[in-house]
Amino acid sequence: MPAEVPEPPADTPFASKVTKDSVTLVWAGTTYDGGAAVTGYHVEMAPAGTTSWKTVTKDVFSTNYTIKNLKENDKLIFRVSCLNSVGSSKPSDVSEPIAVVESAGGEDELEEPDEMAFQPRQIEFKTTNVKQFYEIKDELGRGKFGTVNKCLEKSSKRVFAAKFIKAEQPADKKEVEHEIDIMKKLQHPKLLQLYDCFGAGNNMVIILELVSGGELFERVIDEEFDLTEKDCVMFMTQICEGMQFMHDKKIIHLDMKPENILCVRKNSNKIKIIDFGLAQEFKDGLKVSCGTPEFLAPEVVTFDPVNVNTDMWSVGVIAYVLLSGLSPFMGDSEGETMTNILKVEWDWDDECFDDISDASKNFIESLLKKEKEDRNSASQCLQHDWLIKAGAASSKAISKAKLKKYVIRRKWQKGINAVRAMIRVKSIV
Ligand code: PIT
Repeated sequence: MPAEVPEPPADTPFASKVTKDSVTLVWAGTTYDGGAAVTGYHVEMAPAGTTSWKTVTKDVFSTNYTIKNLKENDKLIFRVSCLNSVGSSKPSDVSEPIAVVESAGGEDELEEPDEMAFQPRQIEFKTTNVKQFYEIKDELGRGKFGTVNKCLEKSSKRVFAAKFIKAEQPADKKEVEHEIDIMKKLQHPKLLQLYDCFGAGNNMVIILELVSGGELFERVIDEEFDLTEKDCVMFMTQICEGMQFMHDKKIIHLDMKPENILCVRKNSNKIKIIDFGLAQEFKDGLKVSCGTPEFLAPEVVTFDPVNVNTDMWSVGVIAYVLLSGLSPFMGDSEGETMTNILKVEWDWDDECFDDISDASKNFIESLLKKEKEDRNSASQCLQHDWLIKAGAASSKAISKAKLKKYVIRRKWQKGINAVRAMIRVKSIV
C-alpha cells in the first residue's frame, strides 16, 4: 500500500513552561504515521482569538519546542502537524490560549529545555536476539524486575538502557507485554521512554532511554547538592507534569516512590519517572493490591477502587519525605504502617518542619486525604501556589541528615527484598 500523510498529534499541545518571553510547548506523537516514519513536526502560532497562523518551525524532531523572543503579556495559541516523506498531517487541535508571563521556575532556571530522547517511533516486538542489534555494557541497577544494563545500538552508535526480564511463565510474558503497551502510550519528556523490545524464549528485553543521574533522593543527599525548598518545588513540578500526562491518558502508575524518580544527569535537576510495571489503565471499579507499603494510598490498603488520584497520595508522601527525610506513615512493621495509613495518622510535629513553608504544607495536606475524590489532581497541583510561585520558595538549605538516613534505610530494605525474591525463586525451582 502506498504511504500517506500521517495522522495529526494524538492530543492538544500544551505549555509545559512559560517565561516572560518564551513558551515551551509539548505535544503527543502521531496515532498513525501513514506508513512512512514521521520525520518531524510543524509548529504554528497565532494571536489568541485569531486564525492568523504563522510557522514557528518545521524543523523539530522531538515532541517539544521552546518558542523564544516572545512579547511579554501576549496571548497565543499553538497547533502542531506531523510530517513524513509524503507530506503534512492535518493540524492538531488548537492549544488553550497561553499568556506569555513569568511562571514557576522561569527566571532562574538555567537548564536547557526538556528534550525527548528520540523522536516518536513505531515499536515492534522482535524475536531476534537483542545482541544482534545492541552491544550490552555495564550494569546500571537491578531490582525485582530484573537487571538494567547500559547498551549501544550498533547501527546508530547511540546508548540506551536495556532492561532484562526473565519471563518463565506465559503470564509473566503477558505482564511485560502489558508494560510495553502502556509505555507506548506514554510519550512525554518526564516519563522514561521506550525505544525497542525483544522477546526470545524466556528472556525479554526492553530498550529504554538512558539516563545517568541516578535516583533523585541519592542525588540530593550528595554533599555537593544544597537542597532547598526551591529545588523541591522544581522536582515536584516535574513529577506532577509526568503525572498529569499519564492521568490525562487515564493511566495510573500505582508505584510512585522515590526509587522510581531518576535524574537525567548527575549535574541536572531534570527528572524522569520510571517503572510502569504496575501501571494500569483506569476502569471503573479497578482494584489493585500492589505497591510499596510506605507509599500506599488507603484505598489500596483496603482493596477498594482506585483512580488517578491514588497516585497523587503517593506524590504527597514523596513530597513529605523529600522536605523532611521522615516517612509520614512509617510504623515498626508493615501492619503498623498500614494502620497509620488507614487512620491517616500523620503530622507536622517534628521540629524539622519549623522552617518549611505553609505553602508546601498546604500542598501536601491537599494530597494526604483519605478520600481520593478530595485530593488535588496533578493539574490542580500544578496550579497550587507552592509550585506556581516557585520564585517565592526559600533558597535556604534544608537539613539533609534525616533524608540521608532514610535513603540508607531504603537501600537496605531494597537489598532484603531482592534476597527474599531470590529465595522465593529458589523455592519455586
Ligand atoms: C535507565 C537508567 C537506570 C535505570 C533504568 C533506566 C531503569 C529503568 C526501569 C524501567 C522500568 C522498570 C524498572 C526500571 O520497570 O539507571 O535509563 O520500566
